[in-house]
Amino acid sequence: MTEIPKNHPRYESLMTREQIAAGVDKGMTSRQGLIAQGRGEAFDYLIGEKTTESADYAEAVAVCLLLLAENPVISVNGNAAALAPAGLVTLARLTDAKLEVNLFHRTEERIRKIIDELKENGADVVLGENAEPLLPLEHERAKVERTGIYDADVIFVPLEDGDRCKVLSEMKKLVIAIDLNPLSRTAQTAHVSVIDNLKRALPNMIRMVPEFKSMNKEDLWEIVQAYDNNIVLMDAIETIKENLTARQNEILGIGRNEKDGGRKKTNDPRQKERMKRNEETARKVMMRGGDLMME
Ligand code: PTJ
Repeated sequence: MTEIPKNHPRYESLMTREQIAAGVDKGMTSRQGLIAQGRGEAFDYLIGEKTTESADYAEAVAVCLLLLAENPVISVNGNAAALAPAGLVTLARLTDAKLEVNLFHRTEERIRKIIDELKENGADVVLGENAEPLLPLEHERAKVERTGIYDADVIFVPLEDGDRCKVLSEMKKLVIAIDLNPLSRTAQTAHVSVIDNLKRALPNMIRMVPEFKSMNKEDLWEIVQAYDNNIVLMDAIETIKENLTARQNEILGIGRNEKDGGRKKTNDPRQKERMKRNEETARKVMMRGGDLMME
């Protein structure tokens, strides 16, 4: 493992990479999982690498659903097992959910290694070894356990691929997904889409459990029924747009040094030249913004 200094500006992100790489070395995470992590990282960057208000809301609704469920299951893949094994076990324990390993790039060896990892992190029972092809899918994710995912009424799927999410929804199961990409098929198909990093979402959800556990079922249903997933998806996309615009403005120098009444004055002719070009770009960007608003 590469030693990452704590004061590195990208410390968290680099450590997460190390965790995923360690997952591959242990034989739990697929090589493709490295690519999935990269995609997630890019979306996390665009979202601002923090839990947004709407993600926090989706996480609260996810907790309510897990507590209301009769047979909740947390589905674990190679990435989730590498990033947050202890968190997954804790959430399962607190919500009485079963843990089941379900893999896209399934090998029996990886299934066993992930089960061992979850057990090392305190899980008693982990399903996944006795899976049968019970879901109408052409790939390995079709293999689920009858007493686990197949019978579940609420399924929590961190870092899913869209296919199974759709099939589970069609089987009238309620699906909670964690996916940093609000445009993914998973995020678009799940009933509750948590657009957040698994590493932030899980501890946040765990913190919320006691509060929701102390409420009665009617109140929890009220929270769930008032929830609209489209708003959460829209908000995530809006956050990305806002972050991009803020970055664009920063590059253009718009809104900088507001206390001084705008941009810093300069006497450097080269700087002045650059600012002129920036103003031209700024004009174009504004026009493009106007066009987009008209669309
Ligand atoms: O372990 P396996 O064999 O089941 O394979 C697991 C992966 C993740 C490789 C497989 O399911 C896959 O290929 O997934 P996708 O289609 O790449 O989707 C993964 C999604 O998770 C992407 O939309 C990423 O943006 C998102 N993602 C990646 N890392 C994180 C994440 N979302 C939340 N937190 C993360 N840390």
